[in-house]
Amino acid sequence: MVGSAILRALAAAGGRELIAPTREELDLLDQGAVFRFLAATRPRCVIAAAARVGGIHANDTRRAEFLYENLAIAANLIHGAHQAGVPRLLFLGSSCAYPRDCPQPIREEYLLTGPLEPTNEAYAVAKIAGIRLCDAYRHQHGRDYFSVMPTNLYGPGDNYDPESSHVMAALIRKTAEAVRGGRDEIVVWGSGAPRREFLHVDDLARACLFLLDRSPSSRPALTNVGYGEDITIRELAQLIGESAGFRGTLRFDASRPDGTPRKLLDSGRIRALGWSPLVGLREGIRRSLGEYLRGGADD
Ligand code: GFB
Repeated sequence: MVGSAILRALAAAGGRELIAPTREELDLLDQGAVFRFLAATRPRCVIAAAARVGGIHANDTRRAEFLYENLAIAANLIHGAHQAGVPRLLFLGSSCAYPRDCPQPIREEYLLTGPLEPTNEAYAVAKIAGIRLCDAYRHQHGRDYFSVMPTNLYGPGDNYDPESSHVMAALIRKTAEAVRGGRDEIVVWGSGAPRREFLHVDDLARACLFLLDRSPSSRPALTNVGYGEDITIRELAQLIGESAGFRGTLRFDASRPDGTPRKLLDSGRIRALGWSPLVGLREGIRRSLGEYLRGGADD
């Protein structure tokens, strides 16, 4: 989802040759293949957007996969880029890399100041390793390798699988299916009380290009990119319900985990540089519902 959004934004901006191998063309878990690919292509910049991702249930139950694959992808790409002499690299982190109970809104300097949320610790550890790898190559080798820390994302190319998706895609699917099937109840995991911040992936892509276009000295090593406001999961379910014309009730399934109580990013750093999101939450939900209903979301 993120890689495709960045590619769309880069293609729209023009003026750059883009190399975007598919999973079949380049397996990022294969260290030798990644090193050879980067040495052969020698890009001016690498954007490390690929990752093993999923919602709270996938993160919690497939810890080995999330930790191993994301560590390998980060290590292969970052070290491979350095070996091939690639001067610039953008690494995508995730707001779940911050400590579970850190002050809100979350500032970049809170990284590594406390314990992680257990349901996403494996993924978070791998993302922290990637961020610190970028710092290490910058420190030891003077590389312009930097990280972007997005909040919860949604948009075209999202995963709508009921068990492995994130909450936005899951609730869009459940609500759309309930309306279609004339059902009057949707099941929402957890208590509905956790707060989340949702950013449309096209706004994240714009933020990435915005940072890439800056001079290295005016670009932070780590930059939060969030929407600026959060809502409870209950409020999200209600907003999606309104948008889809769902008039039934929400049932909260307490056997499912809540995860982090809150993770609102302080995006003051990138806002001070001049970026802000363009897609409002209601508009983003409306678009995503439309994409799901048109069937463009079954990947
Ligand atoms: O988006 P989500 O799966 O992940 O869940 P996290 C957010 C909240 O929505 C949790 C609740 O409190 C879920 O219990 N929720 C309610 C649901 N109904 C549903 C549903 O049908 N499906 C899902 N998936 N959730 C992820 C991390 O955490 O955030 C990842 O696990 C990643 O590492 C991502 O960083 C951004 O926001 O809790």
